[in-house]
Amino acid sequence: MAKDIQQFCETYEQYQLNTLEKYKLARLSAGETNMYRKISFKSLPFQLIWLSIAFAAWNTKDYLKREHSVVKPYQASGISIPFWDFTGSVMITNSYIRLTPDLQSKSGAIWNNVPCMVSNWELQVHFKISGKGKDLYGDGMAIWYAKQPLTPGSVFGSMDYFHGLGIFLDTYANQNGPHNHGHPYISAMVNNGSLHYDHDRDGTHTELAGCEAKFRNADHDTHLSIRYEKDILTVSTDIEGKNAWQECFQVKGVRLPTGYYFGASATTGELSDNHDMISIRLYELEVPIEKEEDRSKIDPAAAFFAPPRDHVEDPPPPMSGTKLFLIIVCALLGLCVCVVCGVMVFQRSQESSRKRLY
Ligand SMILES: [Ca+2]
Repeated sequence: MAKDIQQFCETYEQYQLNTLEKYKLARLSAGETNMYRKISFKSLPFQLIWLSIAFAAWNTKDYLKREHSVVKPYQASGISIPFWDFTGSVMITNSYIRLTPDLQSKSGAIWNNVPCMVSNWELQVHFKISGKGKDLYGDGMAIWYAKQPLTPGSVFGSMDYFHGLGIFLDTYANQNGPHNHGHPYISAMVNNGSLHYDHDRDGTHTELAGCEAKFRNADHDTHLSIRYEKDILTVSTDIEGKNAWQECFQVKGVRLPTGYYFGASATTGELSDNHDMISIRLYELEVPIEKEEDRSKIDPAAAFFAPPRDHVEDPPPPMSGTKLFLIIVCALLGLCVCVVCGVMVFQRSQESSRKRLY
């Protein structure tokens, strides 16, 4: 009985979350970009009113695509997640899908195994990046809409020279020299298989656009929205605990084919972090069709890339602790030798002056 009640509560909580997501999306579709307020579930009359509004939005615009989404509870049977495959260091718990733990040299990814045939969509990602590192942590996470799923590689745990779209949540500044943005940093890259993601420059030479976003080690939930509508890519964040989307960037003229796969990957190197995925929801957007187009054959392309930034040579790396220690030891030894020599010379000069006196 208690289990039934608990199950009912969990289902109801999930239902509330779903309807809240729908409410957010409905407001977003209505052109509101800065937007929904979280509604208290504690007040029953208010809740009933709100639920009736949410029902209206939900019934008329039920766009959530289950086959491209992953929400709690994750495991329907055994250790598999319906519609999703995973690789590398992925660990699934009741609360999150951990792509990498806060340990060095880990890499993990989850990939949707159903190709996306929807032309206009919004992907809402609930994620958490956290770790014990205060100043040094890395490397970050990527959200993918790509042709080749489950292919490990050097770009945040997934393959370089990819086909499709990559949204990078870069937590570690590889480029130590003065450059045009701080970290953590969110950026987008569209690739037709010909471009290399240059980690040494944090991908700044191939990015469409980007923004700084302090999403790491947040006390509250952190969300990312990737909206692709009429060849316009809009990336927004909800990372300040305000339950409101804030636009990170918008790029026009982005061409993406249908039939690619959604995925998320993360990697750690010498530095590490927990990279957790809590949910991924894909919504189909209802967009009036202006012209019929077979989008399955088009190549990924972008009309606009961020202007190339100056190549700034990195400053020499800061001296390591061991090197500094050896230099101090050598300096002390040198000083000792000088003092001993000085004392010997002084004693000899004293002795010779004494001999001269006698
Ligand atoms: Ca980086």
